[in-house]
Amino acid sequence: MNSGFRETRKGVVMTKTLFGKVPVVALLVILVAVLAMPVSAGAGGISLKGQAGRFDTTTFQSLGNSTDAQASWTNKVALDGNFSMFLEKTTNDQFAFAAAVVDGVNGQTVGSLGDLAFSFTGACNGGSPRFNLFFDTNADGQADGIVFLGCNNVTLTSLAMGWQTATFPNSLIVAGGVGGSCYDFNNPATCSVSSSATVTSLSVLIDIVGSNNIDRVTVAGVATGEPNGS
Ligand SMILES: [Ca+2]
Ligand SMILES: [Ca+2]
Repeated sequence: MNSGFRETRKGVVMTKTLFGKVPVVALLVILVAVLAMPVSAGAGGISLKGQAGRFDTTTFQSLGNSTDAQASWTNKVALDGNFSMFLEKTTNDQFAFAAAVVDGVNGQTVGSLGDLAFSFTGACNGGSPRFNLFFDTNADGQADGIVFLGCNNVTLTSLAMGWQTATFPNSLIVAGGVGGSCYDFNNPATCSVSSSATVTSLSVLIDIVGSNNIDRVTVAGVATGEPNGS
């Protein structure tokens, strides 16, 4: 890590106040984590890929899957179809996370994402689960900032069997989410997202101990939540 990145992380620490129940360091680590995740755009449509693990507390390098967290398809619980993505974090290690990464959206503009939504079982723990949306503002393909879109930021819609849906209107997303949940990596005091920024990574993740099943992840009216991308 270069010194510039350290300054960025410090800046985020100083300004991070929204996710009261979410360890600040965990957010930072996920930020680093998802930045490091190679996610290729799908040939068409969107799909989910499970990614979980923890990160070295000194180097922030990914240690991959571990006993601290898991993200995997399960056919035991589903809102649509036969599967959902099971996200689980089993220890208080604040460096552990579990994510359902949305494949097929990288390179699209934030405006073209339309409304974003995900459905989940279990508790909404502060900002977990949430969307982490990384965006690029200068067309170099590298993220320049992040928007956190937490289950606690919107009014949840209750569905059958304990499922709830969190929906984020595009107008809220391009405005940087609910106050204080958007950061520019070079200037954490500002929010630089806009409808013309492009997506470098989008995921639904948890970083609070417990588990949630995720299904019906929706981008611009298209939902996914099955292993084949349907
Ligand atoms: Ca960039
Ligand atoms: Ca499903």
